[in-house]
Amino acid sequence: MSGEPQDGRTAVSRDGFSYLPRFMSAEEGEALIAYFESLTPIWERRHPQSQHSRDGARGRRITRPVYWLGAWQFACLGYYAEPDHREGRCLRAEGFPAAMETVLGRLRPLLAEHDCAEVLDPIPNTCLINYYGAEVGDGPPRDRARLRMHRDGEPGPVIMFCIGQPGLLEFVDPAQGGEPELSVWTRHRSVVVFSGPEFKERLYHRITRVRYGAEPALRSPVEGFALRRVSVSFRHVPESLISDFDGLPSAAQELVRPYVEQLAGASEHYAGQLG
Ligand SMILES: O=C(O)CCC(=O)C(=O)O
Repeated sequence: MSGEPQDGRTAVSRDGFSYLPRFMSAEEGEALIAYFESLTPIWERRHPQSQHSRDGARGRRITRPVYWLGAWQFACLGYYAEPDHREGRCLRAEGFPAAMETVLGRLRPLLAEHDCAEVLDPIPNTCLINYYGAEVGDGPPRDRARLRMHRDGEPGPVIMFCIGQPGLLEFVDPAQGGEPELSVWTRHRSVVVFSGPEFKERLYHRITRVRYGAEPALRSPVEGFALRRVSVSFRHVPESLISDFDGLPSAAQELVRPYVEQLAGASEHYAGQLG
């Protein structure tokens, strides 16, 4: 694999990796932009004792505002990570909007070619929506358009939708010094799919940069935040691991309650979870 970034205008295909430029139509892109603008993403904090938290008792804030669909995996509960962190951390969330379902439906033949043996139904049931941009206020803007190196622990393929300005997606092997082995500028309306031991276990992925540009125009639903890119990463969480708020362990309920209360201010689903 090469370390040179692919410019993202043409398809990239490797064993276990597919990059599909303009896979979503212009109309699907517009529908997703309107949907992302209608949500109320939140800045979550990690668990105060997490290895990534060096921010005193409160836990370090994650790098960008997020919103989950299908199952909310809270940063303060340590997300879902095989094999130790699966239970008691996935809160039932709202379902996917129609525009996402349509695009996922068109991906079925491709998903069948990826290594989906671990998952009975390869269509994922949960996703993380990442908002990338800069915090703006009185001082100079503080860029928040990045995502640290990580792996997604859920079983099966990872599917990503990319909307907005190009974001540099890099795959690195931390045991080999962290130089990117594959880098792609993921462009507006593109889709990425990766699966199997090479891309889900050996290689970690990260977003290191997001370009600036006027088109497509993205209105930020987060106050004081200039939005440039939104990505959606779909995953599969076994239904048995998704619980309602009152089914979470009581310690977990107390940790996530402030977030669920915040979400409930704009969402009937979360108001119902608390009710
Ligand atoms: O923004 C992206 O394209 C990557 C997102 C990602 O890695 C994740 O949500 O786990």
